Amino acid sequence: METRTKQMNGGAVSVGRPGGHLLTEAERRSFVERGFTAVERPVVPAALVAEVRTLIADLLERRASLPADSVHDLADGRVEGAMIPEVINARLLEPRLLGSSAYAICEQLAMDALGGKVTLDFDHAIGKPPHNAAATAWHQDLAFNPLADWPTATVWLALTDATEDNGCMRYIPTNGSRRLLSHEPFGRDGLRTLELSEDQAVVCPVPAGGVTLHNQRTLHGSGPNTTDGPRLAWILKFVAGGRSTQFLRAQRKRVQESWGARRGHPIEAPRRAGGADADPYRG
Ligand SMILES: O=C(O)CCC(=O)C(=O)O
Repeated sequence: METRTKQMNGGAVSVGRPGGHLLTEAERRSFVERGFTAVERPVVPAALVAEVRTLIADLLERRASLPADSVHDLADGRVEGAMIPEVINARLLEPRLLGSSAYAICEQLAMDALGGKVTLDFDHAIGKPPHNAAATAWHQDLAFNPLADWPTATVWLALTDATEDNGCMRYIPTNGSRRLLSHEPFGRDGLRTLELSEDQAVVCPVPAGGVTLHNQRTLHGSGPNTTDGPRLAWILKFVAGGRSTQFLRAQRKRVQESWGARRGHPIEAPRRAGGADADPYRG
């Protein structure tokens, strides 16, 4: 069996599966054909999860002291006491995250999904405090910046067990094609689409160290946390191909500007050449 070893931060992490891949062929096919996949095993070992969980929990805890534009709340503002704290670009506030071996594993998972080199574009940390009625609204990530319409793989790393009761991810399979839908503002910083039929949703519980992956056109959301413990995740969005830091910096600025300008306004689904359901990822 061929295994690959990555050297990160002075420590080696084995990312071995036959052929050097972390995703099984069935998991990779699900990502390509349905727009998401769930890895229901701790692909990131417990000690590495614990290291990242400490860093992320600390960021979320001290969010009141972080720059205001780094801290969002994705909850529906009308539900009293409900909140979904989010720290965006967590890696810039806590650079040790990128040096972690957990990061190397997430990058490898994205490479497996997209079939080649990838570049990290964005990351965020999302917490769901215990006994919290807030659900993350159904949305497509592309709605947050329709200009950045590239093939992507978002790795959602569970830092606690993610169950149906504490708000694990849920997806609507794409059947290979999903146009950008109309979205409306949701709560203070979220977006939601009402153009969906929830009965097709697939609920994706994963243990701590497990992951889900989706592309930025896949419809997804997550439910409330009705349990006694928090639900925590570190989420990394990779774009296909190698891109320069300069390019990504410019991109980040554009996203921040366009999001700042659009905050509170609906996103209209653009018309696409080739029909409303044309899949930009397939020719
Ligand atoms: O963690 C969640 O509740 C939602 C995550 C999400 O929507 C995303 O990563 O795009």
